[in-house]
Amino acid sequence: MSKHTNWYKDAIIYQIYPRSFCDGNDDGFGDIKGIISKLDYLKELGINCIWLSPIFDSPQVDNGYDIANYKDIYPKFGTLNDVKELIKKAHNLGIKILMDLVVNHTSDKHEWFLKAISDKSSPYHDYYYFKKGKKNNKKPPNNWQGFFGEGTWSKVDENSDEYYLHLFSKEQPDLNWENPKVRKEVVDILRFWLDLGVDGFRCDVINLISKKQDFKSRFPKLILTGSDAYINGPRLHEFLHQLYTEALKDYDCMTVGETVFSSMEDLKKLCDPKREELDMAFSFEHTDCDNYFGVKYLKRKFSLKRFKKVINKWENNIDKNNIWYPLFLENHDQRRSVGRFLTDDKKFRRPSAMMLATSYMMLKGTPFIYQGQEIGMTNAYFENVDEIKDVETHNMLNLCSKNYFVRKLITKNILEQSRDNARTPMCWDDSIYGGFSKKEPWLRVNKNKNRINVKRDLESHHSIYRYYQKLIEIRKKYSVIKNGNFKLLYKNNKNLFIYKRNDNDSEMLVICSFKNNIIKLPNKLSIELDKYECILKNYNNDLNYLMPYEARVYIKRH
Ligand code: TEU
Repeated sequence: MSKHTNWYKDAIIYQIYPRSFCDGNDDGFGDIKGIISKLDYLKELGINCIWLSPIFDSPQVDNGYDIANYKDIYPKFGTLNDVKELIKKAHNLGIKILMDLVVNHTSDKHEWFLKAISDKSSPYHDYYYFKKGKKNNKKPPNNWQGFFGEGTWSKVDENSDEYYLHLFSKEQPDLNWENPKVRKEVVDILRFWLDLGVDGFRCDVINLISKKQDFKSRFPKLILTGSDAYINGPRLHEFLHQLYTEALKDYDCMTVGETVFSSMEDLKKLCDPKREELDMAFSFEHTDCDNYFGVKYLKRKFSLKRFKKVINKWENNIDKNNIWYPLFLENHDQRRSVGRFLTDDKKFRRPSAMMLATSYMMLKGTPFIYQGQEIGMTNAYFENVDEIKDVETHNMLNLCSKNYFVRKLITKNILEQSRDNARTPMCWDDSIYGGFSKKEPWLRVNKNKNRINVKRDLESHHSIYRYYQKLIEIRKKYSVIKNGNFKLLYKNNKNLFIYKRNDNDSEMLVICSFKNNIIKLPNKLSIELDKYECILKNYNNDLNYLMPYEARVYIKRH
């Protein structure tokens, strides 16, 4: 029998990117002590769960998404005892803790990989994918492309007679999940952390763990050649079900998968409660509304109509298929939301941030808030590639470095899209490093830290944090948000996102303007408005026109 109580449906999850959240010992690098010192801040916001991006021991090539020891902590973050303290203190405040489970790959400094490369007859050799190259071992085994713009096969050194597979950087070798021992190791890691008291996992690129075993070259594509062999592979469901039955079901925990390039059909299966695999999984269909083919560098004008269509599809899917899904606009891989999705991070930054919050936090699903989003932090506006640390950005640049003109042409785009935009240190106040640390941080602080920081936001009459607080209170108060159905209104309107939520108890009406100008409310809706009570708005306005980026939430009891 599963011990799951499905608490995740009532969770409001705050994502912490630990190296940039709060530095407790002033070495310029965020840590667990820093997180502990901010628990009251998070409690007051109203969240009841934290997702920690990886804090495990790691050479930090991909900021911890390259793990060298799953059962120990990267020393700059602290110790295992600090984590125990964090779990205890968070639990005392009613806050649950999710770890980031990165098991598609390890670091190349993981003991398993080190043993695998030092001795071919070691059992660890079969923990990874080693293959002979083509053309006398001079060419990789196949033409698969990876996520960071480079090939997926590397040799440990010039003289190696085999290549190993890595879908991300060459320091992140992929684990061979076909090997039952690897799966046992993962079960063991899950149980280790669950026994320590964590409440669940965000599962990194979990839909890549099963690969088609022919390892043949595929027809070349613009991006991710070979991905049909490694995205949602043949044994994915079986592997996930094994984790569920051998570990997850014994604890009242939850999982949220990061499932890249997955369709609704894929997630329907992965998150079907009857199948006992994942509880929910991220889709990126809405955040990909401003690019082509899910590739952020291939920019496309954002269309609200397209965005609404995606949300409409997913919200209706929840009801139809009895699944559940995460709601989000930001994470550590995405650009900041304010300034994106047609909004403005300058003159109308505050209403934009509040409107965006309203647009997704009143939907059915589990909302995620990424650190800094609750005070409307903006992109970093990098001017120079040297300011950027992210391995993905540098790999992309290297890929283009051969041609001077190409490099010049795309550098601006790459700076704008760099994941470091959302990874700058959290700004707590206007002191030299934004109150994040007393020492120069690992990544530069946002230049607008004097204007955009927690202290200043809390002092403002138009606090974004307080607005989030209210949205969270509303979520807790009105059952219609969790249980009600979803109805999109005015689906062809290119400026307004308006929807209704309905259950036996009440009807909620949400109005969001994505327009940077004053616009009129649709006539029919204006007439209807007196039947409702307005419970939240980001302007002091209740007229028939909407201010730039205005948002309102109304309720009507049946
Ligand atoms: O991200 C998976 C992923 O697909 C991203 O790398 C994506 O392609 C990229 O961010 C788009 O800009 C997860 C983690 O969230 C990410 O931080 C890791 O780098 C990656 O897996 C490897 O573990």
